[in-house]
This record gives sequence, structure tokens and C-alpha cells, in this order.
Amino acid sequence: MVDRDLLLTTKQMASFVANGYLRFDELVPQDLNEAAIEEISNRKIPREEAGTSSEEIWPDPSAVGRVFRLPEIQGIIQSLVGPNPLYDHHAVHTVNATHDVGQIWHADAIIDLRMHFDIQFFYFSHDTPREMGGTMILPGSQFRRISESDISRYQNFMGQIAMDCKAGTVVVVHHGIWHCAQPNKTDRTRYMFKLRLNPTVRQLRLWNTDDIDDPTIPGILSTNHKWYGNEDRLEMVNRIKFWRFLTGDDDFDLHYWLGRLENQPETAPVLSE
Ligand SMILES: O=C(O)CCC(=O)C(=O)O
Ligand SMILES: [Fe+2]
Repeated sequence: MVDRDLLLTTKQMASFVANGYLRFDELVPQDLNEAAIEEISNRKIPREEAGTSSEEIWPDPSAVGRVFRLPEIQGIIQSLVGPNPLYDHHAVHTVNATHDVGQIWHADAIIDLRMHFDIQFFYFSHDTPREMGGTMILPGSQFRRISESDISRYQNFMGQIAMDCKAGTVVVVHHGIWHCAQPNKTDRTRYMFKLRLNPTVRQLRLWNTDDIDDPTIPGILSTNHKWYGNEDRLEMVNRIKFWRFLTGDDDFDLHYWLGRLENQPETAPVLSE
């Protein structure tokens, strides 16, 4: 069981819902980063069978296993997908030195529109300055479910963020997030270690809900990323539905965006006089 202090707060969860990701700079200690990069760069991390309990993967002394068993990372996992999630897959994403082409925009493995969501960790075990190509993501894109590379014709979006960062930075994303690798203009190979996990429980109030009534939450959920222009109201509705799913509060609304759609007067009988 994870220490309650290490669970995400409601404000962080609201940020995850609005942005589709949370970023934790320099979370992993440097000695562990160094041990992990040795395994990552030498391809020493065994591929596990999809659907295996994540508690069974990469036992000690695996450094990458120890990264994901850090109490802080366990707190993130517990808050988003609950206890004992399943290992889906991992990948050592490599951008070779002086590779001057970026990857196409895409989302990973979206087959259906379930409200339940998987998480993907992007772990940067070494310093990744902008010229080395931190993964580019588009905040708030996770509810625009696309089939893999449907969006590949796009080059740049207003508000896109390249995750350039220091060693030990961990980004956790909703599986729907749009993202792409960046060119690597340095003379060193860039590695990003990705791990996808599936929930095994209903994703209901799994985080530390002590601040569930914090007055800043509606404002966080209403963040406007601008790349969708006037369609921000679509995103409001997507987020309200998702927030209801996560909190169990079926009356939650932001500015009547969803309540208006739920008003179905055609189903009410006409009262005779
Ligand atoms: O290497 C990266 O930064 C992202 C790679 C990626 O997400 C992918 O290939 O699916
Ligand atoms: Fe990807």
C-alpha cells in the first residue's frame, strides 16, 4: 500500500484531465539513472508478456525495475490506474546522434473509446536538452481519439511542448495523448524509456482526495490550450465527462456545458390540465 502522502492530489488529477499528462522533473535519483541507462542502452531489459502483473516484472537487481518501484512512482501509478496494474509493453525509444528528422505526430494504440484509460510513462534517464529531442506532446489532445498516425500530416501545433529535461525526469501521459519524437542534433544517442500499464480496477477516486473541494479545480479543468480554436467547448464536455467518471460525481459540471446537453425535455410527459 502506498503512503497517502505520495498519492497525487486532486489538483494534480485535474491537471492530468486538462492536459493529458503530468511531469515530474528529476524524480529519479542520479545513481539510479546511471544504473538504468546502462541497462537501457545495452538492451538488457527483458520484454515481458503483455498482461503480466506489473508487480512481477523486472525484479531486483534490475535498475529499471527499481525506478518503477520508487515510492513516488508507485504513488503516481496507484493514483491513476490503481493497485496491481498490468504490464502492457515497454519500449526503448532511441533517436540516433545527428538524426535530423522528427517522428510523425501520432498516438499509441488507440483501438476504442473506453473511458478507462492506460498510462504511459516516459522516463528520461539522462539529460535531454531541446537539441537532443525531448518527446513533443500536445497538451489536452488525449480525448481526440485518433487512429495511430491520422494526424501525421500536421507539423506543429500552437501550445505543443517538447519535454526537454534533466536526467531522472518522468512524464506520465494518458494513452490518448498526441506525441512525437524530435530530431537529435547532438553527437550522442538519445534514449527515452516508455512503459505502458493497464488498470485492473475501476478508476474511481484512487488518489488523495483530501482537496477534492479545492476552489481552483474548475479553473484547472477549464484550461484553454488554444490549438482547438472555438472548439474548446468540446474539450470542456470531454473533461466534465471524464471528471464525473473519476470522481463518481454525476452532477459535476463546468458552466452548464454538459447540463445543457443533458436537458431532454422531449422525454418529459405533457401535464394535462
Ligand atoms: O522517442 C520518443 O520521444 C517518442 C517515441 C514514441 O512515442 C513512439 O515511437 O511511439
Ligand atoms: Fe508513440
